Amino acid sequence: MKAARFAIAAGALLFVAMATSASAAVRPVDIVGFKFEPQGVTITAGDTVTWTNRDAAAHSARVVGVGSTAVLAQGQSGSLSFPSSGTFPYDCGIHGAAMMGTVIVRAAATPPPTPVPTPRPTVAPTVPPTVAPTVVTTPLATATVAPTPSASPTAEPSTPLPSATATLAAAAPTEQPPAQPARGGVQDLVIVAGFIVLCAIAGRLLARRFG
Ligand SMILES: [Cu+2]
Repeated sequence: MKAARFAIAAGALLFVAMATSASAAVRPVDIVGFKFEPQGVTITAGDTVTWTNRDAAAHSARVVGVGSTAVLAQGQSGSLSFPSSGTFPYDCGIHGAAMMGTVIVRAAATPPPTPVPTPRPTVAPTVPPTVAPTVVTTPLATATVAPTPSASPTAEPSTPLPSATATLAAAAPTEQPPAQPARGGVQDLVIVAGFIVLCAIAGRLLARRFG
């Protein structure tokens, strides 16, 4: 477990080191003829400036607020890193104001913020609901309402209702009563006739036995 954690930490550190080394840059500046060449450089925060002395005389680079290189003999180089942005004038630690230069450090380029896609306002479909249901309901309403007005109107309803009931009452007694009594009379006659026949048969049987 410890070994695994150590490997992970080492990998992370290596990745960070590679990333920083990849992003950081080194800007060379020559010291030639008692001048910094180029006299002004522009770098990005985190970059490094490396001065190389081409003169026979010794020089250095002394940056206020950042630091100073060692005294550089001919052919020697010294570096200073600039972690924060700003404008840094510098001079030679030996010759002072006679040798001036400037390092302009820009802020590290931050990746542009990814624009968050704003959701498009969804347009509610207002057209789809068709008029079909309303059309269906209206004919039904008219059909159902049609009979009621004939019965409900204020003046007329009284007359049609009695006429209908009167016709029903008149039809009912005329058809039903005659049918029922006729059936009952026929059945009674059949029963009476059957009884008479049975009595006759029984009478004959009795007459044969005892006669
Ligand atoms: Cu100098």
